[in-house]
Amino acid sequence: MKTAVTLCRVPESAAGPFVFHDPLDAGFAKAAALGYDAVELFLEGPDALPVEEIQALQKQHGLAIAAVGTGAGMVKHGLSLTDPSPEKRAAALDFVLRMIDFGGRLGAPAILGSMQGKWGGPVTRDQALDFLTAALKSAGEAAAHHGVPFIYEPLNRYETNLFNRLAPAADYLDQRGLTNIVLLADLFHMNIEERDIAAALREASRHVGHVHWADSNRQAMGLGHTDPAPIFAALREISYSGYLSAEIFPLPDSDTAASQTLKSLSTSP
Ligand code: LER
Ligand code: MN
Repeated sequence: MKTAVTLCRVPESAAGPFVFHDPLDAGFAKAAALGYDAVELFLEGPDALPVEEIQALQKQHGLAIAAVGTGAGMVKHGLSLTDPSPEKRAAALDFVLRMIDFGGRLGAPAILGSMQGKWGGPVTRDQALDFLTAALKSAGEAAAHHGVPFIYEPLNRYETNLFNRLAPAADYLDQRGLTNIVLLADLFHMNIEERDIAAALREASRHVGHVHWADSNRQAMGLGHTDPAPIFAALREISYSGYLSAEIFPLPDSDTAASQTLKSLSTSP
């Protein structure tokens, strides 16, 4: 398993669950100095920075890009793939596809989190799932051109009503025949929604492709009440070889959150 830490440069998400909010060069330097394998990037959009600038930082600091988030499409532009408006859905998909190309050029998959939206109002659950399916089909195909998957993230009930748990999301991917899509197991969301986090990872193991490594209170693992031992054992058992990425609040401060995360991984049985 590989380690990653989040680096956010979206002003609207300044209070969000991201470890570093520094300029990229400072964030890369801190991640590398601590010994992380990769950074996970949350940027304003696919044109926020030239890809070459990020590639130069990767080379300078010896870091991979674990993934790129698409959340700015929602927090900055209010875009959702399940919006009642066809024009807005098209704009959302365009944003996601451009993020996939941006990440793909860095060897990184893109993540669909808040841009999945919610069903309700004029959009029934079935319609929303049809919209989501069409978008995931395009996204999986676009990501395949870069040799990376596309990451779909079930979120807790306060953020979406599409999929809150891993197993129903895994079944949905199978039922709809969606390929090149992996699931993101965010331990913060899972702590709210799953009966047993380790069991949920085992049950959906065929589709688990990325992990947000967070304690129950969305702080660094070890600063809340999640027991990481059975989770770590489950990840080993399913031969998970992807990233454990710290998408957490910078509490008590960024540096402590980043180093506590690594400590929680090095002391895992
Ligand atoms: C994104 O990875 C996430 O976990 C969401 O809570 C952000 O809205
Ligand atoms: Mn997450």
